[in-house]
Amino acid sequence: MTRSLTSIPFALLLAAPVALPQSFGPQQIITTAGDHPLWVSTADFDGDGDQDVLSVSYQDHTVAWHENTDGAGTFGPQQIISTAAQGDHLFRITTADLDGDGDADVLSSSAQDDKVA
Ligand SMILES: [Ca+2]
Ligand SMILES: [Ca+2]
Ligand SMILES: [Ca+2]
Repeated sequence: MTRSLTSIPFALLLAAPVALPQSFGPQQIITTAGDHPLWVSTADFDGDGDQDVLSVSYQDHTVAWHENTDGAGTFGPQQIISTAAQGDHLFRITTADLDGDGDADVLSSSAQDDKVA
C-alpha cells in the first residue's frame, strides 16, 4: 500500500485527542458608548498587570479604552484616546510597545483620511 507523505499529518490529527470546547458564561457588556464599534483589542494600558479593552467606533471615529478595574473582567467607563480620524471610516486598531518604554501604544488605520496613526 502506498501512502503519500501529505496524508500522514492529517491521519495523526484525526487520531489526536480532541479538546472539549470551553464553556462560557453569559454575555458581559463592557460598553454601549461607541457608535458602531468595529474592532476591539486588549492590552494592559495602565500597567497594573491586567488586560484592559481597546475599541474603535466607526461612526464617531473614536478610539477608546476601558480599564479592567478589578482584574477579573469588570470594566470602567469609556476613556477616549482620540477622535482625530477624519470622517467616519476608522477601521482597525492594534497595540504594541512602539517606543520601547514598556507601555502599550495604539495604532489605528482610517480610510477616509488615508491615515495610519
Ligand atoms: Ca490594566
Ligand atoms: Ca486594573
Ligand atoms: Ca510604549
